[in-house]
Amino acid sequence: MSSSATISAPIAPTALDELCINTLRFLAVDMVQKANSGHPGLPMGSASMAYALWDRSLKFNPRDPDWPDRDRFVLSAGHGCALLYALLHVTGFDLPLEELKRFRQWGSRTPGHPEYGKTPGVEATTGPLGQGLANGVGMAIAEVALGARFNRPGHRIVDHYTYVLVSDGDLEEGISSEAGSDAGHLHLDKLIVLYADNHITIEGSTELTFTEDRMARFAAFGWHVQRVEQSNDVDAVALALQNAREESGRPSLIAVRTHIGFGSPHKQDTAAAHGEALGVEEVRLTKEGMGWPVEPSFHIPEEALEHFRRAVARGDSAQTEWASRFKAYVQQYPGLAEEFQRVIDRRLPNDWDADLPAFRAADGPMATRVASGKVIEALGPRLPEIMGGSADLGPSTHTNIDGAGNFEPENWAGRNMHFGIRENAMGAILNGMALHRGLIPYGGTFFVFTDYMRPPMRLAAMDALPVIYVFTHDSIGMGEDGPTHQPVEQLLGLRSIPGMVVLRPADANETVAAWRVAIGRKKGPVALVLTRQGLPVLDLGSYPSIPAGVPLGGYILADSPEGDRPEIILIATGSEVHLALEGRERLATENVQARVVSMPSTNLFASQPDDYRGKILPTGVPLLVIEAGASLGWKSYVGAQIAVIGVDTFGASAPGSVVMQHYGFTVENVCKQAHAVLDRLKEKASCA
Ligand SMILES: Cc1ncc(C[n+]2csc(CCOP(=O)(O)OP(=O)(O)O)c2C)c(N)n1
Repeated sequence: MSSSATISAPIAPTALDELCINTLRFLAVDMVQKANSGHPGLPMGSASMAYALWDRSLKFNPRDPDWPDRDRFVLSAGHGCALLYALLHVTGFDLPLEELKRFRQWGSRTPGHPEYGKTPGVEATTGPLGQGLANGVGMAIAEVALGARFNRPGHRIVDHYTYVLVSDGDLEEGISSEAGSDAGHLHLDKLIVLYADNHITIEGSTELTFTEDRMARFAAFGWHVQRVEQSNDVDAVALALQNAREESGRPSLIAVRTHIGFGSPHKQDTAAAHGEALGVEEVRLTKEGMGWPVEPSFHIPEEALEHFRRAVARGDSAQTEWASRFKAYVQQYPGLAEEFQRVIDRRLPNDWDADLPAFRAADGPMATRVASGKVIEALGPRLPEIMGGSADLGPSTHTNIDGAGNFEPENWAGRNMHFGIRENAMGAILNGMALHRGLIPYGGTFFVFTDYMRPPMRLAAMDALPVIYVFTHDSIGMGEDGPTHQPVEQLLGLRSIPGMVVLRPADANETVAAWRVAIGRKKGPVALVLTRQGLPVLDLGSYPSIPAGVPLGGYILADSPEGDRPEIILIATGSEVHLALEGRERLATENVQARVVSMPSTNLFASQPDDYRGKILPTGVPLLVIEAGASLGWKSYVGAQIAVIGVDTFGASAPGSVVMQHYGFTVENVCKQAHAVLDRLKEKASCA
């Protein structure tokens, strides 16, 4: 097959295919109409190609959505999730019709965009366009990496495809070029992307803004590209999918000419079909025009359901077949089989930390990035599942695992990844690797360039993915490269992502402890923020509180002679901890007794019980914070005289007024909080 083929055999779908496809279309239409919110256009236009994939080739088991060797399906165009929910329901996942009727409502399993962990069968949270495509690249990387580690001649226990459905928006986003380029370079031939080429985005025709030859672009990235002219031609889509699976050495893009809002007499092929309910009258006309009963809504013809539900038996037999292969594998390679199960469960091996270094003051000065590099070297042989690299800054970020080889087409067993200068895709690829399971992915760059990878970091936190970031050159202290390279607001920015643990260790020994936290965290990402410049090493003999203190986020590194009644507390993070220690000594000579609290992670400290935090920062003791970064955020430590009604978790899918109410944005709560503050102050005054 040439690199670009057009498949346009005019084959009409069978009546049953059509019935099934219309079932998906109208479930999506009814979901959006009932919620009076959502995106009907993409599901209506893409139902047939999704059906071709799910009915003819996707390997999945609705009764065991986590089966490790299932094919992965990512709906990168997350706004079209009504289609995904319809597919999950009809094929027999644990997603009752009731949930489809509660689309976008409070507490439903059918949120406004797919959310990983909320709906069985949803493989990734998507919505920010382009991320899902790069997640797919990460999943395909994980598949070949685990295959290289675990498959043996005659025993292919890791053998599945990754499918992604993208829209124009996904391909317009820059991340699609970063990820597409990387996937082509890596020859990820088990990655197959279906492109809903419907010529429409929110502002109108793609003629307004998106006129390059997408096929040529992906061909230039080294992809196998095909075009299907008729989206409703299920056989043509199925044939293209088959070609894509047979293609070796290249990922595949299949551009399918779809029609947004297909079947809607007034909205098909217009932006009006994109992001709002069709309207009662238009729904009626669409259903009538396509020979579909107007009532009842959420109609699922029996024959269609029966056909879709064959997925359960199909999935069961595919998984049973895999299980018997796995059984043979267990017999032949019991150790490897146990390892496979261990990494899929993300259990750590015994003694994973046996070689972690303990640094001595005599080893200093040492940059924390250098200490981190030594930790990675020590972890490499003991944790074969750690795999990662850097966005072309490896020599600076110290992210290489010595002797572990490069991950490249000639060596998919290599564990050192070269992401290229593609931070956004790096973040999303790490997410895809974590979503796949079986690996502990990490990635590094200069701290300031987290601005380029914030979207996937936010999603890593939202999905509670165990991804580790190694960010170096952590402050103005990095020096010569100047303000473009000197992070200032990045600490605050990352700390404010709910669920993100940011750790800025003060020295080499805190860095070891920080890595322990990162490896031990099974749910949620960890950002290690490290210095370029050398720092004194805090000897564990003089500072024995480090190993137990770092996981608590903040701890007493050096106390005042009076112990629990210091006159002032110096809170510092990272390189500034040394300044605080010096300050404490100087203050002592001036008869001021100070405590130094090292606070490598405000996030972890905030999650400690009140009594612990109260012991470290007793109420009423003045605080001086020393940190080379934006000061905003530290104000939350001022104590009882302040209250904040804010949003310190992620939001939720439901009508806006309902969400606001649940999050405490009500007059009642405002008054309650105001009284609480006043009462606290009154109490204080009366005690004085
Ligand atoms: C990063 C990002 N920017 C903007 C949006 C808002 N948005 C949602 S869909 C969309 C584009 C719609 O066009 P297309 O991707 O072709 O989807 P279709 O109209 O076919 O449903 C935009 C801009 C988003 N979801 N993510």
